[in-house]
Amino acid sequence: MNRSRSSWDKKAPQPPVTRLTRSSSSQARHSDPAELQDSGPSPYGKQRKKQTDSALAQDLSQMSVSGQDGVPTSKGKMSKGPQPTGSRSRGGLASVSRLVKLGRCKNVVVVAGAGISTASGIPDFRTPGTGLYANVEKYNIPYPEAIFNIDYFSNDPQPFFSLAKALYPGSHRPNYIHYFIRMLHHKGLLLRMYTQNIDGLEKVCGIPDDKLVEAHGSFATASCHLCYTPYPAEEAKHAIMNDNVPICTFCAATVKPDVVFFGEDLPQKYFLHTEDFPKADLLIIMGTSLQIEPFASLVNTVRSTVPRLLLNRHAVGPFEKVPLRRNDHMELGDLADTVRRFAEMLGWSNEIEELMSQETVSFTTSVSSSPSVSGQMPCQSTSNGLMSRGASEPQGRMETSRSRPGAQTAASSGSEETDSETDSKSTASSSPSN
Ligand code: CNA
Repeated sequence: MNRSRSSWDKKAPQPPVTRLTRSSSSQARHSDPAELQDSGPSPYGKQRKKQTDSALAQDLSQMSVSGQDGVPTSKGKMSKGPQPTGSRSRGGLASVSRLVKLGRCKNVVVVAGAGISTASGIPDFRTPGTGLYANVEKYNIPYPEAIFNIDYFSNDPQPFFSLAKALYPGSHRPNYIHYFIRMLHHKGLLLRMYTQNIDGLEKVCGIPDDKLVEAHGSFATASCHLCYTPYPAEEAKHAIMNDNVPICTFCAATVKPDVVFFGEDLPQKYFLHTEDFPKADLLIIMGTSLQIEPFASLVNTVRSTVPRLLLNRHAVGPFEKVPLRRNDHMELGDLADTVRRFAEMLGWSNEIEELMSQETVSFTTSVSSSPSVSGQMPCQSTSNGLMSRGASEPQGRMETSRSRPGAQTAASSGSEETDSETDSKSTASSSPSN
């Protein structure tokens, strides 16, 4: 993990991956999507591309247009725009299911957030009432973001360590949503999963390491928060679980799990996105508010012809802007329910159930009597205005987006078409109950 803040801030030669990121983003932003598709590492040639786009357009034009004057957004407002008509099966799920079944989605990228783990009993950040931001009093911190603020941690690590005790992997089990993603891999369709989560449930459910990017780090390793000297993760865990503070053997500063805090750099593996997103032929966005940069802007870096499917309780990010972009689809409601329906449409339900029942997850219970999680994760927030990069291209340090729609538009590195071009080839539906 490259989380040396000083190296990013001060050293002249940046790691090659950093330059690659900017170069790639720039290319995506300024290139014609067709050129990008043809010249990039995409498996499609020119001829194939024309056929694919044509067939895709035909498929999508036959789909029912969602439409709605009442899609709930992450801000709790109702967006104006196309209303979902007909049953939910005619919405985004059906459209995308059809493409998958037709074999048109073989490089699927999944972008996920805390919402995929709420069904495992781990609260997210922002859900009113249950999220960390609604339950910070117990940690005795001045503002919610402090718990994942590296400077605050430097002065007082206890709030984060209290939270960490509840979050250390071993206390929770993967749910149907995780296994659905694993099934994508099993079917040979998963190019990569990019998760913001630090609960480790993706690995527990069997998504292999080479298919997974834990963009906000994990508890699997630990190091000094000042000099970055590695520290044995198990020893750090043992200390934290016993209300002790792990101390760096080199500089005596506090050790922390390699969870990315607000203001820290993301792991180098994150920069695989410069290769993956141009290759993607389907982007599935699940359970995230898309509030954390640079992660949030990743969704704007797929080619403009690539279908994007949002599965969430609310419209978020570019899906808050209506009408939706061409080939954007969303299915709003409880994620576990939605994913089950998705699996049914794909004909994968039995296989997933079988996988779950057969799975002998080596569920480490070393975290005895884990505290109930009433808050969670690392990162950052918006309200204090800390490091909002806003209209930036995806870079390497974690921040919070201040203004979603604006940030999305400007941060869009997929193409100019990303947020401006809309037509009937987008679908949205929402569960009446949500
Ligand atoms: P967030 O900002 O809390 O957003 C979560 C999103 O998921 C919201 O839009 C919710 O409406 C939605 N959601 C939650 N539950 C459901 C559900 N059952 N059905 C449908 N939608 C649902 O969290 P993000 O992931 O966007 O924020 C990124 C932060 C949160 C990352 O840095 C994470 O490390 C951090 N986080 C991680 C975990 C975890 O590892 N499980 C938990 C909490 C926070």
